[in-house]
Amino acid sequence: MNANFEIDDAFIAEQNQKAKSWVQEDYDHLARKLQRRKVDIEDLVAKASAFRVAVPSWGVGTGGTRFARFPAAGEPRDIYEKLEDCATIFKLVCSTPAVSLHIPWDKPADAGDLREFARQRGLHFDAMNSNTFQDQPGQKHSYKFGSLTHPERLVREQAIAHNIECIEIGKALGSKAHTVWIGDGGNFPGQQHVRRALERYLESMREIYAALPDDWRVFIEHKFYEPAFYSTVINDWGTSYYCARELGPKAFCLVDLGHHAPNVNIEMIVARLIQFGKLAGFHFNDSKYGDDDLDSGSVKPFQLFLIFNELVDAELNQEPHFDPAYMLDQSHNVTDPIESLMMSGVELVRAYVQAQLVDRQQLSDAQEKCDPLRALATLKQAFTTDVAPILAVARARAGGAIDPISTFRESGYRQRKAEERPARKGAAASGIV
Ligand code: LRH
Ligand code: MN
Repeated sequence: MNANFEIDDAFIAEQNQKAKSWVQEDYDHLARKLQRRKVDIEDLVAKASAFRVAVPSWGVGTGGTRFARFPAAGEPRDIYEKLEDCATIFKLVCSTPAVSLHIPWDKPADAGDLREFARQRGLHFDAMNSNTFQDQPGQKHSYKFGSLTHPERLVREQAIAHNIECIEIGKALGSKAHTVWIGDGGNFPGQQHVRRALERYLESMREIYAALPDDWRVFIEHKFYEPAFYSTVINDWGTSYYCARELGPKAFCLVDLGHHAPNVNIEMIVARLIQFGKLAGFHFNDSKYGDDDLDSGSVKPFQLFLIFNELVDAELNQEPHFDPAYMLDQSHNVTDPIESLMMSGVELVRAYVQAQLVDRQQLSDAQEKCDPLRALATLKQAFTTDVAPILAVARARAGGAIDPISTFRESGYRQRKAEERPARKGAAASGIV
């Protein structure tokens, strides 16, 4: 019996009782509204209930910037406590049964034990993430000047070995994918030979690719800058796509929303990667300027909707090789990470359900008849439909919380964790910053 505090089903049901009446009223009203559009609201509840997104293990600890990190009482100190918090998020919002781990931050002493701990809480493991953007204590070769593209073969070999170790750990945990993001690049013109660096990347990735089990996928994550501030080896979707093509059928391109210059049309990149059969999936977050890792849908909710509009269109058309992995990748510097991850999980389901509401025939007619305003109006009708009652009913039917944030706060979970998790000397559970 787990001695640690957990929010129990009875408490959630009790909290839901308070909201049940108005949710039902709003739900019935929305049902009538959608009926006029020949949409059965129950189909949308089914879609909402089936939506799944993975939580990043590094997202349940407090994030920070190079200027400061303001740790919160009761934050997780190791991978087991991170999983406790992931389980709490899953219990309340019901759409996040998978956790994406980062190695070595989450390297398990006993993979089997960790897998069982997760299973007992309804969790499983999504894509693994390697880390060759930091030097670990006692590491033989530094990644200061790169990892998979470093001029020195010994450094590249060390980075390749680390990625293969991540795959081995992932196999023991039941994961089926490995994400490779490298910060390799230069801070000065001339620092890197741009073409040679990319050649070395491919040479290294071929060794990592060869270590993939048959039923695994490798996700290449591009990013236009940071930590390198002049040139980045895997800087955009085009370079990522070229490499995925070069590597083979198990290689795909992962889109982290924050890894694009401001105003880049990300939904078009998504449509391209779908059309080319190379969309790996997403690291969802939001941003105003750089890779801000803000909460999904908190700054550009219409962009998030337009991305899901492309995804739902592909889903309906059964595009070949269309099996995107949905993951959150955020840094929670000023909010409770659990609250932010729950809110973000809900924002993704909202965008997905709204995209289901797009009248595809009307949109296609407007496109083919060159009627831009009709096309935009068709999208806006879906985007401006308040689907909150559908999301709340889907959560309640799955035993989750109608109002996850209030239920979490009422539960006193964070205060209980502050008692259970006195700060350990030295490090909070390792993560970003
Ligand atoms: C790089 C990144 C990558 C992770 C890291 C934590 O910016 O998005 O996905 O490895 O954040
Ligand atoms: Mn990312």
